[in-house]
Amino acid sequence: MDEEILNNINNLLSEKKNIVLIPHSSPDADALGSCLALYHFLKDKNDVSVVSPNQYTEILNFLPGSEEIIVYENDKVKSEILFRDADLIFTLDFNSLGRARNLSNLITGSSAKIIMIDHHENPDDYANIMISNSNMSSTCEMVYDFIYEFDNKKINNKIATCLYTGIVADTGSFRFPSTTSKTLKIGSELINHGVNVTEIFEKLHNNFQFKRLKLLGSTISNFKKIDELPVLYSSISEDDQIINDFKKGDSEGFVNFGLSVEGIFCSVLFIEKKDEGIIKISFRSKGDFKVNIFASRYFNGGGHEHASGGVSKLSLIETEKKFIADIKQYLNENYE
Ligand SMILES: [Mn+2]
Repeated sequence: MDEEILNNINNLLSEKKNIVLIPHSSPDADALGSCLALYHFLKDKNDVSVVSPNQYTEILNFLPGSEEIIVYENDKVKSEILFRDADLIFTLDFNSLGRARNLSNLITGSSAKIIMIDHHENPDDYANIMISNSNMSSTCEMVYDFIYEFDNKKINNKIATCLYTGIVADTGSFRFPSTTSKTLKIGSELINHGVNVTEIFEKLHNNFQFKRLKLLGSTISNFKKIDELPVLYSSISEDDQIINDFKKGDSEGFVNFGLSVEGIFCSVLFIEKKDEGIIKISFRSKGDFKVNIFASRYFNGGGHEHASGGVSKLSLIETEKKFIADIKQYLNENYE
């Protein structure tokens, strides 16, 4: 970490502070893991709270300290008091205030100093101290570095469990290109702190309800290939969701199955959201194809080079048609 940043944060943490830690909305394992690891690290000397913009998946309830998380939607008054009294706000695993949804006004309205720790590209300039590095596998890897710089003796089993969970989730269990030898060294270090590798894998991955397995089945059978292109896409219609008791997070990871096919380097999943009048789109790619550029140019989205999102206001069928035309054009222009 930059020496100036280190000194600044050391100064800020030299006395007891009221600290609020914020993950992005609908937080995933990396967002909540990094918040809770910092929570355990900072709470000895400070008053620390984790405030999530909205409810998170109950799958993550195994993370140590999750019972302390305040969900803004369910506890607005308490959250507002915490923001009013905050001296320091950490925003974790997001790069633009919009990702904090309904908390973004509270963040901008607060007199607290804001520290961003994040690994997404092209961060907005809202933080007083910005620790941003898109080469990092995960925000949890960055929080490990952060804690290591300040007091590595404080890393304990709880902190290690939170960080390990976020790292394995964001690296697909140390498989994605962002995994470096340092990522693995950190994983090894965390295992030395007694992390239960198998239990975390079980909690993260073997947690399907039967209906979710059926939804996966229909998503896989809906996959189509675009002629002549190494691209697969599938969709989950409103009907598929009703039949299979769809709950938020149920389609997590489904899009990746497209990339398991030999020769395919882009996989896309369309999810119909009739209540919001939109189609939510997940893009995944590998190799040279940077799907975030495509997502931002054609579908109002963005994200990581190999994992991005987007939206469409057309119908499901029209969205698929537009996608096929756009990706043909885009690949012809850029990857011939
Ligand atoms: Mn992340």
